[in-house]
Amino acid sequence: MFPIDRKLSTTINVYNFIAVGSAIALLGVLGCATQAQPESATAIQTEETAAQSNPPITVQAERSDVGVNPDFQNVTVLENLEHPWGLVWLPDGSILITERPGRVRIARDGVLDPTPIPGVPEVFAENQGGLMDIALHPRFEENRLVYFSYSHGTNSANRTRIARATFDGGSLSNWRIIFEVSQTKNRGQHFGSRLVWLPDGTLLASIGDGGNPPVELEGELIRQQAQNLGSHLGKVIRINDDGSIPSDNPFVNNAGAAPEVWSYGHRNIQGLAFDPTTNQVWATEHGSRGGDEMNRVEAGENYGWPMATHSREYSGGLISPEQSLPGMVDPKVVWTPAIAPSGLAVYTGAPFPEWRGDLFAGGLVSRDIRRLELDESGGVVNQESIAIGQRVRDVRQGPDGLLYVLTDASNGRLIRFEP
Ligand SMILES: [Ca+2]
Repeated sequence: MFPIDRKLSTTINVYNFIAVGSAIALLGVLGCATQAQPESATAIQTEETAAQSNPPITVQAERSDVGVNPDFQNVTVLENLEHPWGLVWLPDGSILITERPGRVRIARDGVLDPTPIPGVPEVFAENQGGLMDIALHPRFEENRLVYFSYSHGTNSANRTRIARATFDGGSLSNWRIIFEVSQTKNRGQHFGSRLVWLPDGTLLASIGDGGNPPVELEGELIRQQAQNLGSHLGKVIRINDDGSIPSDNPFVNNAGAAPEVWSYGHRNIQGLAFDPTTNQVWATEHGSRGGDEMNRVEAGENYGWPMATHSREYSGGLISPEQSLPGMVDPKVVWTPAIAPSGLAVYTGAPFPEWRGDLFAGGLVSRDIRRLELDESGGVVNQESIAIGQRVRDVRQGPDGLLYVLTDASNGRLIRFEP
C-alpha cells in the first residue's frame, strides 16, 4: 500500500505546484499518474506477498538500557501496592486496582485508601496465582458490576475462576462465580488471565495451559491440554456477561469441545487487548525459555502451543521440532530471549498522536515496555523498547488518554507517561 500512497502524494504535490499552470501541464500530470499504475500494482502485489511470507519479527530482549524517549516523562502516581495486577477507572475518575495476594484497592483523587475494599473472597495466592485481572461491565454506570479473574483452591487442586460483584463505591457484594475451568490442577503456574470486553457485549478471558513439566493431567503433560478443545486450559474463552455461552462461539456445535472456547493452542496469555479502530484482538503470551509471542487472535484459530513453538524447555531441550505448522497461526512477534509479557494496550489517545494505533506490551523480565508499530495489514513493522527499570505487570490507557503502567513488586507502583 505504501508505494502507491507515496506516488499519489507526490502527484498531489506536483498538482499543487502547477495548480496555476496550464491545462496542458495538468494533463501531463494525470498522464504520469496513469502510466505509474502498472508499477504501483506490482509494488502492492510484492508488499502483500512479503507480508504473507514474512517470518515473525524476532528481537533480542537485552535492550532495557534503551533511554526513555525525551518527549515524555514518567510520573509515579501511586506506590505501596503489593504486587498489583490490573486496574480500571471508575466513571468518577477513581481507580480500582487488584493486588495478587487477594485485595482490591481504591485511589480517590490520586490518594490510595489504606483500607482494601471489603467483599473479596479468599483466593489461591501462591507463585503466579492470586487475584489477577479486573474489568468493569460495559454498562457499569447502570448495573455497578465489576468482573475479576483469579485462581482458587489449594496447591494440589486449583483453577482459574471468573466472578462478578456489585460495587457500591465502598464495598463489593453479591460475589458470583460466572465461569471456572472445568479441571483442577496442582502447583501455582499458568492461570492466565486477562479480561477484555468485545463491542457485542461478550467477555474474552485468557486461561493458561496449567503449568510446566512435570505437571501432568490425565496421564500426560498438562500443557497438551492447550490442543484439547474439550478443556479450558490453554485457551481464550468467550462468555456472555452472566457466564452463559454466546450462540455464535466457534465450537458450540462441536460435541467434543467446551462451548466457551474461542481460540486455542495458547501457553499463558497475560496481555489481551481489543483495538476499536481495526476490530482486532491482540494477545501476548509467555513462552518457557524464549519464544514469547504476540498474536492477532481470531475466533476458532489454533495458535500452535505446544506443537509449534519457538520456545524451548527450561533445560534447553526441544519442546517441539516445529516452529510453524499447517492449520496453526504463526505469531506476529517472537521474543527470544523472553521478555515475559504481561499487560497489553492499544493506544488511541490524544496526548501522544504519534503513538495512535500502536501496541504497548509490558515485560516482567525485560523491565520495559515494547512499543509496536503496525502497518495497514496488521503486521508489526517496528519495535521500540521503553525502559521502566522494574517488572511491568500491566499497561493501560487512562480516560485522560495518557498511558499508565503497573509495576510488579512488593512495593509496586502506578506510573503515568506524560508529554
Ligand atoms: Ca503460538
